[in-house]
Amino acid sequence: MPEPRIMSRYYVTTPIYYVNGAPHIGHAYTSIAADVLARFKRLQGHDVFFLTGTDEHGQKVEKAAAEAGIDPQTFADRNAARFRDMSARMGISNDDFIRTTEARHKDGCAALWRRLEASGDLYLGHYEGWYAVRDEAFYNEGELTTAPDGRPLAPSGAPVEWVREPSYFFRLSAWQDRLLAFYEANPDFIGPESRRREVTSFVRGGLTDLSVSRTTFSWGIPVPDAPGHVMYVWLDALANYVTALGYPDTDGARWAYWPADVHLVGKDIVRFHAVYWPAFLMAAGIAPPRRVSTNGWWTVDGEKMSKSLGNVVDPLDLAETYGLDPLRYFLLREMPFGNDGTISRRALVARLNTELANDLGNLAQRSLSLIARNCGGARPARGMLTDDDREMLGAAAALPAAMAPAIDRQAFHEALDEAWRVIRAANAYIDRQAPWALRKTDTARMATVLRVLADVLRPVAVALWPFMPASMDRLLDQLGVAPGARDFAALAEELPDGASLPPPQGIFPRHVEPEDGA
Ligand code: ME8
Repeated sequence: MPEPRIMSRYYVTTPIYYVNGAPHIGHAYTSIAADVLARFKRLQGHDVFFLTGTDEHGQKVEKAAAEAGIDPQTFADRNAARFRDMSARMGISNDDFIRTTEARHKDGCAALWRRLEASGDLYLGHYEGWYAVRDEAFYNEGELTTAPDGRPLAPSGAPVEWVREPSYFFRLSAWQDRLLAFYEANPDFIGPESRRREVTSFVRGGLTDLSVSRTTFSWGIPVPDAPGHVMYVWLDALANYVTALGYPDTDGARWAYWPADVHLVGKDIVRFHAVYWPAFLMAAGIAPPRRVSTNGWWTVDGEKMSKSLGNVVDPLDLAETYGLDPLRYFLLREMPFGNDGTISRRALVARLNTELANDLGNLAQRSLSLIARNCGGARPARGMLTDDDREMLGAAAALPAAMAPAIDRQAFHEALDEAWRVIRAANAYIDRQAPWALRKTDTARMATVLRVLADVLRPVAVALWPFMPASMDRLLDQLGVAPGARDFAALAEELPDGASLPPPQGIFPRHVEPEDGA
């Protein structure tokens, strides 16, 4: 009997990306990680809602549009389309794509503002202090550093300017104790642990009230009944996670997905998600999200990617050259989720050729071509199983459960390690059992060994499907697994003996760089 389905709801989000420029590998990375999570949760039987989108207001976008000589809405339309296209080309299985210039978002945001006003958490004042347009963030004097030429810089390295303007404030200072109590009560709220410590010590250091409206430019959501004020872009942006669920309609069907199970974000924006966002929500009487999981930074030869350095890595270009699935695999295998790492074509090719083409591709190819040649292209029957067979089958069947805790911590590389433990064991098994030799001595035993291999490849392919959906679908086609039977619960059902299988085809061609190919 297949296990009963869990069907609990699961809500996962990516950051909504600024439309000031084109998508790059960093955006693709967080989206792919969220996609793996969403797909894995669907395989477990959860009812998943997966959201991504674009952050289109604020000074940074307004400035980029002005530099391009276009009005901000046309500029945002153009770049939002590129992010939507990036999602599609990266195989992202999002259920919705929210743009902050959509009416549903603007209306939801205005409702959130009114709610905060009604709870007494907003007041009108004057902001005077430092602002970094590149980060869309306010900084205290004590956080700044100095550039070699003496100019003040944000901790991120972004230039800051002195701003003085009338502004609404959010009483963030009043939330310090409740935030600390919340972190204490929810030890998994921020991942990884190093970021959690960073955030709690920032909050312990004391919070000042946050400026949440701007009056020196106009590209934003108007503050209700306050002419001249537009909402601070981070209040606007964070609200996307609830406006996409229909906020303020908390009786609607989508609202059932709240609170979010996990917001995946880069480490640069953890403060907004783990400090401001839960404070806004609690003030509005809404439960905070369950987890904010932060990824580290991809650099190019140790340097930050930037347009001015001309070293921006284009994910579409990498996918075209090496294949989308090898790229997705590489990004999640190479760098532990919270860590920083260097992106390198050489490292990508090495993983593609050894782990995908050799370890997994050859295992599948060897097993399936032996079945095609020696078993009439039909799934062989299992005969009597040896201890070796049983151990191999047991390790493969346990794979989804072995990967699950790592996936829940967003330790994607550890989940892949579990899969490769099984793949390496299967390669050792096939060498030890040598079905090619059994062909001459004991065809019944050969058939059993090949069936064990097919039954090992099946859970491996299903468990790796979230990472490499197209390639694993090809492998599952070759294993004769019906498209509707590719989730974890379906693995409990044995496949029928004798079913004819399509002719085997390689799934991961080795990549030879043109200059190495001579
Ligand atoms: O911050 N390495 O948008 P954004 C890894 N609009 N991840 C990277 C990366 C890199 N080099 N570069 C970018 C914003 N990212 C806001 C978010 S959410 C309510 C609003 C990823 O276009 C990482 O996830 O600057 C980072 O947080 C996100 O892209 C920032 O995208």
